[in-house]
Amino acid sequence: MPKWSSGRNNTPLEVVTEGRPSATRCGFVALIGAPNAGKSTLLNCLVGQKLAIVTPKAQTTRSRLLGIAIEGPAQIIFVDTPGIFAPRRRLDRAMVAAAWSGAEDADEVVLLVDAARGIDRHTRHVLDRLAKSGRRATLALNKIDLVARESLLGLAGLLSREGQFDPVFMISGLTGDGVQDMKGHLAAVLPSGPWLFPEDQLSDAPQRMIAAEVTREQVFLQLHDELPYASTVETERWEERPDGSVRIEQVIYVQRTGQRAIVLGEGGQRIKAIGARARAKLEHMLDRRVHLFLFVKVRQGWADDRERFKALGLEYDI
Ligand SMILES: Nc1nc2c(ncn2[C@@H]2O[C@H](COP(=O)(O)OP(=O)(O)OP(=O)(O)O)[C@@H](O)[C@H]2O)c(=O)[nH]1
Ligand SMILES: [Mg+2]
Repeated sequence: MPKWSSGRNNTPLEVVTEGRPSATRCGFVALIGAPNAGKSTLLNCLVGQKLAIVTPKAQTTRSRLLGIAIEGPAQIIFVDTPGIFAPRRRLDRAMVAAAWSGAEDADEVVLLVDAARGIDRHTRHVLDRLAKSGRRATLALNKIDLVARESLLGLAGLLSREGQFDPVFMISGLTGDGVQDMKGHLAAVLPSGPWLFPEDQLSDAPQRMIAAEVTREQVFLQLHDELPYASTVETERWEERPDGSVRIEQVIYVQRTGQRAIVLGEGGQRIKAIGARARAKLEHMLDRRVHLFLFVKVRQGWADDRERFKALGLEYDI
């Protein structure tokens, strides 16, 4: 195990291995791409723990989430971002703005392209904007487990002609194939500097927010059509119990009374199923008993409501 010594004043923290100091590295790496490209799956794979929610539906992620990984002397702060698409609602605009500002603030940008889907209109839009900004990015052709090698090479060729990608990795965030190679590369190119987070910290997100995301994941998985997009989840109370368990109260906001009825389901069956899955996941995550109480409230136009944006960690004035 390396020993850690902190330098004086502004000297970076140094890792001392066998008496020879080597400077630490630290930086932000933004994962950007079209909705559903696999950014959140990759973040979880890179960190080695499930932090970000993942569903087969597009536009699952709504705000930036940090996932922190250590690779040798480097602390890599990965930034999961919402998918980039043509926004319409204020909420959508805020999601896309969060994605771009995640990229602008980062030391390195990784563009994920779903290799099975190729260059769709969303990826086209991201490519054009990246080209305009003149920003170099690492390209990750993702979901290679779904694609034949020849078509991968064709796609890599097409994208390389866009000019600003160096290097190109072929990965699967689901199976982990190629991910370690890419992580090693990113660790090596980050700037020298002290680590920004304690060694054992995996994310910047408060537990209450991750807990709300766990329930939102079930809303996305168990409800369909417009409902996942018409819903948001907030943790209202978090109470540690003397017996070591935790009581969590959450509100699922929907936009119309009819939607509330669907979330509840006949005889409350749907909300019960959402609560049961979310509770099981939370118990696994927190490693203790969880008492989860879900309430469904109608708040017309919550997707234009400053308070709801604050809870999501998004800017309202966009
Ligand atoms: N086969 C395969 N599926 C993947 C891979 N990575 C992600 N997926 C699947 O793709 C779907 C979308 O994954 P997410 O990680 O939620 O994608 P995202 O880019 O974060 O999506 P948004 O948050 O909506 O922008 C899920 O069903 C994942 O299981 C991969 O490498 N291989
Ligand atoms: Mg996501």
